[in-house]
Amino acid sequence: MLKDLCITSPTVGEGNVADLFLASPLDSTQAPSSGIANMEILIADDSAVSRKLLEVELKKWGYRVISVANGTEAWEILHREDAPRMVILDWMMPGLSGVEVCHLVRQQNLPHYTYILLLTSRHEKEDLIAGMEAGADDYLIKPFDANELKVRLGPGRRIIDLQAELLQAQEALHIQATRDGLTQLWNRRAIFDILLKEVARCQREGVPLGLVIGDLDCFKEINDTYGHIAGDAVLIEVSSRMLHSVRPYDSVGRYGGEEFLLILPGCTKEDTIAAAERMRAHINHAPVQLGADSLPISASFGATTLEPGQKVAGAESLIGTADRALYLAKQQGRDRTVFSLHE
Ligand code: GH3
Ligand code: MG
Ligand code: MG
Repeated sequence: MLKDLCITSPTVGEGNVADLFLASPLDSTQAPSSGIANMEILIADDSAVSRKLLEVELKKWGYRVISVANGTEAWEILHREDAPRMVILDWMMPGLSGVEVCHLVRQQNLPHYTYILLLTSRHEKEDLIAGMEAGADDYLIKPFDANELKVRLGPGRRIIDLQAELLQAQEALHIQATRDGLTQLWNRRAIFDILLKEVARCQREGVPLGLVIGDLDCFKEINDTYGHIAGDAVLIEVSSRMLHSVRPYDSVGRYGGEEFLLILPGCTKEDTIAAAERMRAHINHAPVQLGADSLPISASFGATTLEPGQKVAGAESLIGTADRALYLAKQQGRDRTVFSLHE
């Protein structure tokens, strides 16, 4: 398909300044607008003179510029994570043509938007249509007016800025929807979703899965003695201790008020008990300091595992088993881990 798009005829003349600029270049003494300074533009053009001229103008307007001499190099740069978000592509180039690069950028569905301006001496209406259909955002025919190029880059910058804001807002919403507001651990819904996924994944891959419920001991007393704000501070500190006691691929979430869920992919009974004990030690190794007060703190843990091939009637039943183990841990005097076999 890409091959069909290849344009093999020789193209834009090398080195003819008049090919590039229509009018004498411009008033470019104006200070660049504040957004431009951080905007990087990639130029891909096989004519060294075109590249140079574009580079000089773009830099004058305040852009940071990267330039390459062909479409293949442009594509290499464009699909990197930190790629420039704006690109000026010559149509005819050795290797990938500008239009082929447009196709690739749009097909790959990159996580960020790339604003593409095609710059070419092809001036037929069909060319413009083909270029825009390939995914270009804008199109400028050589020789072009530098001032026109300057203003046409404006909408590109606005699109890039808007998309960045949108991504930020999306990210903020995602955090809000999945994190517990007080402790920043996964919230109840998110940790439950993770459990569902891990149950399915571990069963598919034939590996065990450890599940632990932790509950702070006599936490009501802390609230009653020091107040709710102090209780919140303890919850934050304990959550941080929990997070620091697990492996990167384990998940910790706040399941209820002072109850936490720990999901341990790949953990056998022994691993799961060891992880719960490590967490318990992390929590009670030192009192939580609240101003002048030193608050000793401990937690009890109920643990269970889902063994490879073992049938499970929903994630709730696994939580039920861990919860019963937790109940026994409380009954047996708190500050301990009890394991219950899931049946
Ligand atoms: P046990 O050892 O049996 O678990 O006793 P406990 O006192 O920890 O358990 P209980 O269920 O009696 O009390 C839990 C307390 O946790 C009561 C509730 O007010 C408090 N709590 C729940 N969520 C929060 C919160 O977000 N902030 C604060 N400060 N307290 C909370
Ligand atoms: Mg408790
Ligand atoms: Mg509780």
